[in-house]
Amino acid sequence: MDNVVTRRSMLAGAAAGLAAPVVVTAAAPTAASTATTTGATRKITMYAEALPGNLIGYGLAPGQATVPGPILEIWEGDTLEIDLVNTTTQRLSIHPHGVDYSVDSDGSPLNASFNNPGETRKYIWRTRESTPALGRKFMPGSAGYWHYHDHALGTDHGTGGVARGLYGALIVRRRGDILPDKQFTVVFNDMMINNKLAPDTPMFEANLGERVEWIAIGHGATFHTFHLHAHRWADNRTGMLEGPNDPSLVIDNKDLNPGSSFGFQVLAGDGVGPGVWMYHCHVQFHADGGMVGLFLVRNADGSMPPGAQEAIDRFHNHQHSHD
Ligand SMILES: [Cu+2]
Repeated sequence: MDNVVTRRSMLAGAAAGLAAPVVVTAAAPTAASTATTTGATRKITMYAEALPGNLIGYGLAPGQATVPGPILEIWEGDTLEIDLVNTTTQRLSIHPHGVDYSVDSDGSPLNASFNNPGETRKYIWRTRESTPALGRKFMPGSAGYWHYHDHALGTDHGTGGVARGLYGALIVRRRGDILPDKQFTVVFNDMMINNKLAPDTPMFEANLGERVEWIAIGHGATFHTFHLHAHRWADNRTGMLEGPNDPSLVIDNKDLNPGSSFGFQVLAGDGVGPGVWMYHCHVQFHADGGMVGLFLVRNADGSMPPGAQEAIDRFHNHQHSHD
């Protein structure tokens, strides 16, 4: 199982397995959220490491790099301090979207903000809450489904690092946000999902009714559309409606273009039941080319629903045009 972390493992700070991203445990909001934003500074160490298949990944401990990298998660108002260790032989960096940082944490060669081979460098990401402004308007806070990536490997824009897997999800939560049971990171990177093609793309799993958070990120040089079968969400910050009159558009398909990201939560199989559901790029030749993965919704007790294994087998035997 790639790129899946359970809320339980996150809260416990347990190792989630070699292939699974680990959420920043120090930043873990609690489920029954009475936590307040404290303006706290969370400190982590990340390791950029070469991986098999010419990939490079970020990890939270030596030997634990993954593609995508770990989900980094903090409360709006808090600061994340990252000591990035470059264990590779190439210049690289970490550059965030959606948060505040000074030029020396920019992660770009333009600002001489990168790690030389073997070097450790500190990057500081700040966040802030929404504040009232004139005219009863508000300045936006930092809360959102963001992402981070290399900005120095190969070119001054990190084109080589991004292509090889140096990317991951960054979530800034607002106080009161509902926390998920499980989290999945889906990165449409050129013509691949998480640098894989079907049938090797991630199969995400949840039990019926579990609250599942999807973080979708676009990279590379190609435009995509993300579609999830049998589930839908509101096209706003959280993916949820705030009430019956919330005018947010409800969708099940959304543009996912280079540098963009969004997230949402669904209740697995809500209204449709357990089964095997596809997520895929809806550009037809991209889907045909292997930009397809599976979302297995098990029965509430964790058992396999009828027909699910057959569907999975069908997926693995399916011919994509890249075969
Ligand atoms: Cu596509």
